This record gives sequence, C-alpha cells and structure tokens, in this order.
Amino acid sequence: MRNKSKILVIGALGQMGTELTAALREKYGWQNVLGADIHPATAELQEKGPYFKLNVLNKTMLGRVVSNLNVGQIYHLAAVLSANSETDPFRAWEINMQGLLNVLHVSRKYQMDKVFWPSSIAIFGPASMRAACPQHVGGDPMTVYGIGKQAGEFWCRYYYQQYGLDVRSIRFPGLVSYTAKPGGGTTDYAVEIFDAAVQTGSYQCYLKENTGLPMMYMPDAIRATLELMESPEDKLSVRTSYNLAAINFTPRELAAEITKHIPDFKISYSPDHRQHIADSWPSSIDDRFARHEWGWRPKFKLSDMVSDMLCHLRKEVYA
Ligand code: AKB
Repeated sequence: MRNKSKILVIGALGQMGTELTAALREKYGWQNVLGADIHPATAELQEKGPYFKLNVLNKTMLGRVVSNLNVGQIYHLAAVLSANSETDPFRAWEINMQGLLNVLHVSRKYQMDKVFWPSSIAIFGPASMRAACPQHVGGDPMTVYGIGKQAGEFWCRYYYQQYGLDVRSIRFPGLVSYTAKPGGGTTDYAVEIFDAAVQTGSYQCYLKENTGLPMMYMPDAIRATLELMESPEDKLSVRTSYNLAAINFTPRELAAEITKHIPDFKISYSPDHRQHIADSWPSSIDDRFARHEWGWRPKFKLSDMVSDMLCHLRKEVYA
C-alpha cells in the first residue's frame, strides 16, 4: 500500500462497522484499517487492530486523525437509526448530518481517494412505490433519519460534482446479523427475533405480522460495500446512493422459517410507534442500477439466512 493509504472506519463498533472493519482488515491487513467510534478504547478492542475514540462532531480531531495517520479512504457509518432518531430529532439531525458534513469537509481538504457512506430505504415514504421501488424517484421521508439520509445523498453528489470527491453510497434495507446488535432501528425486530428464539423460544414483535420490508443478511451487505468501493469510477452513474435489494419478508414469514428449525417457537404481535415508520417504507426495492453497473447479486435467500443465523448464534453466541 502506498503511503497515504490507511482506511478509517468511523462507527467501527456498530452493527455494520464491526463486520466491515473485520472484512477490511482481512483484505488490506489489520494494521492498515483504523477503527474509530465514540466509545473509549479497551485492550480487547486494540488487540484486533488499531482503534481509537473519535466523536465525528469534533471536526478538528477528525482532521488531525486523517492527516497524521495517512488516511486515504473513509467509511463513515456512525449514525442514530430511525426509531431512536424520533425520540430526539434535533440531536439525531446533528449527529447524522453534521457528522456527514464534517467527514465530507475533511475528506475534501485532505484529498481522500474514496469515501463510503450508507444511506437507507428510509429516504422513501408514503408517496413512493410500495413494491419494486425504483432508483430514481423523489424521496418522501417521514422520519428525521430519512430526511437526513435524503439530504446526505444530495451532499454526497454535490461533493462529487463540485469538488471531485469520490463518495459512494448504498441505500441499505434492514440488516440482519449475529455479531454486534443494531440499536434503535425500525427493522431491528429481524435481529431480536433470533436471539429470543434461541434463548427463550418466543418473541413479541413490535410490527404487525404482515409488514413486508426489504432486508439483507450482513455478509451480503459487506460484500456489496466492498464491491461498490472496488468498482471502476466510470462504471458508476448513481452519485446519490444505489438501491440495493436481497430478501423481502414479513415477521410472519420470518417466524415460519425459524419454526422449521425450532418447532416450538412462538411469536405474538404488539405493534408500537415503529409500525407507522415501517408502513411508510417500501416492501421491496428495484436495484437494477446496482446489478447493471457494478454486478450486484445477493447470495442469501431467507432460508439460507435463517439457518446461518441460528447456527452461528448457537455455536458462537449462546454456546
Ligand atoms: C433502521 O431501521 O433505521 C435501519 C434502516 C432501514 O436504515 N435499519
């Protein structure tokens, strides 16, 4: 790797950051990938590779890290998710938007080769198409999280067009994983249900049984991110954020699949405020731009994901 070639992952301890940092270390060498998050460093964290505490709202500190440690690429994942954002919208806006603007500003100033920032299906809303929601529709977000993602997408495109900063982005659906847990999203039920199934054999779902949402297993999300970041620049026409699809299911369908492995598993439903958010999102996504331009193909179907999740949880988490 050339000199200015370290990769910085901001939000390295989050649901996606944990697995993306590990995947980047595997690919580029553990010493070349710097993990950063709001939580203090511990010996256990530093054993896995370079890690330090960083608040993305501290632009001066961010600039120092990037220039002193020869950073050439940033993956900025730190965010407050949809349901949590609604409890303190102005704080969420500051973290999500000012955080992104700080990363874009510092990336331009220190001439990053590439930047990655995740957007979300939360940019869509009641006026968007429910099924096979297309790439190029005006966003219609209902949540402060979605408004931030929509605005963030336009900032990414602005930095690319005005300053030539190569920012790449994916609109992720709900992500399912067994390592780090999500915190405060609307799609979190699809992770909680597995822990509950293995630990207690029952789960009370906060969404109605027939709420269909687009979802993705984390290994697919990590591979998509790496593939997009490796794609030649001239292949990419979408400079806001790419729609990405993998699996669509409802809580009832997910529970039925779990029951194939845990026959006594019981699910009940008690919808709360998150139902309103879920109802505003599409139930499936049209990702033809990602497929045509950088060859995206999901690997995990619902049945694959459920057996893999249960196998890892039983062997590694609740052994
Ligand atoms: C959330 O539920 O807030 C996230 C997302 C879809 O962006 N998982």
